[in-house]
Amino acid sequence: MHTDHEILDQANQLQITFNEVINQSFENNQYDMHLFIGCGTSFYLAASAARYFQAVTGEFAVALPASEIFLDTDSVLSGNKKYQVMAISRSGTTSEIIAALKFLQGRPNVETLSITCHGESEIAKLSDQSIALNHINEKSVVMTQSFSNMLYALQIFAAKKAASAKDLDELKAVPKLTGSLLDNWEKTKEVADQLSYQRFVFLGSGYYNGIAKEATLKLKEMTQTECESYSNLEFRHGPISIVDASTVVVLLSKPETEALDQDLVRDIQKVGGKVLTIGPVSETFTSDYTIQLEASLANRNRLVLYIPHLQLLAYHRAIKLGYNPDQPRNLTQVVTV
Ligand code: F1P
Repeated sequence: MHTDHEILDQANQLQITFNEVINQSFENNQYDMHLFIGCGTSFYLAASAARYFQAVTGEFAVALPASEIFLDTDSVLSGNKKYQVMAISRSGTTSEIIAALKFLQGRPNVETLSITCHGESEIAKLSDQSIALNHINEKSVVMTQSFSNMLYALQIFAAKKAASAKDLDELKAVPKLTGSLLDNWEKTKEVADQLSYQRFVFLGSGYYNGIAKEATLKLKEMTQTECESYSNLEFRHGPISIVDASTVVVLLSKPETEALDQDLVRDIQKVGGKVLTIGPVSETFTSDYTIQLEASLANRNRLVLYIPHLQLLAYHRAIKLGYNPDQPRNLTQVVTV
C-alpha cells in the first residue's frame, strides 16, 4: 500500500519543497486579481491558498473550479482588469485545467503560474511561470502529500512575494513540526475504528475551510462515506439537524475562535453527536476527542499541521472497513475526457 507511506513521509517532502521554493525566483508583476484554479483536491487546495495569499500579500485572490474559467467566463473575468491565474494540478494533465489554460492563452490581460508535481507536464508548458515539485511522486490515486506540499509551496510563494520575513520564518518551521506530529500517527484510529459512527462532518473556517472540504474528499474517496463540510458557525444554521448518535463532527479549531468553538461543541453534544477537535486548544477546552496542535505559529502558518491527521482518519477507516485506500472506487489518478 502506498497511501500510508505517502502520508507519513510528508515531513521529509515538505523540507525539500521549502528548500526548492525559497530559492526559486519569480516575476513580480502587478495584477488586479489572482484566480486560484484546480479540480477536486486541487480546487480545495486553491480555496485555502487563495485565502492565505490575500492575507499575506494584501492583493485580491479567489478560488474557482478550473472548469468555471471556460464555462462561466462572464462571471469570473472582466476585460479591463489584469489577472494572474494560478493553475494547480498534481498530474499537470487533468482535462479541465488544460482546457482552462488553453482558453486563456493569448489574452493580453492574463498571466499564468502553474504548480504541479510533474514539471514536464502540459500544464507547465502552457504557463508563463511554473513551480515544479518533481520530488513528489505519489503512486496512490488519492492525493495526500501532494496536497500539503503544493499548499505549502504556494504559502512560501506568497510570503516571498510579500517579502514577509516573519511568515517565511514561521513557514520554515513547518516540516519539523509536521514530523513530530506524525510520531503520533495513530491518534485518529480510535474514532476511525468505531463503526457505530457513520456520518462525518468537517468544520473549518477561513483558511481552514478548504482543508475541511479536502478532508471530506479523502473520506469519500477512501471509504465511500457520505460526508459534509461547512464553515464552523454555519453548521448551526440548518445542518445541525442531521446530528444523531452516529455523527462525528471534526472541528478544526484555532485560538482566535476557541470560545465560539467550545459553544459549538456543547451544541453538538446536546443533540447527541460526538466531536473530534483538532487545534492548539487550551487546557480548559473540552471535546469528546482532541488532537492538540503546536501553538507557536500564527494561525495562517499552522495550516499544513491540520492535514496529516485528517488524511489518517480516512486511511484508518478504510483499513477497518477492508478497503484498499490506494484504489478508490470509480476513480483514476488523473481524470481526462
Ligand atoms: C485532481 C483529481 C484529484 C482526485 C483524483 C483525480 O487531480 O481530481 O483531486 O483525487 O486523483 O484527480 P490533479 O489535477 O491535481 O492531478
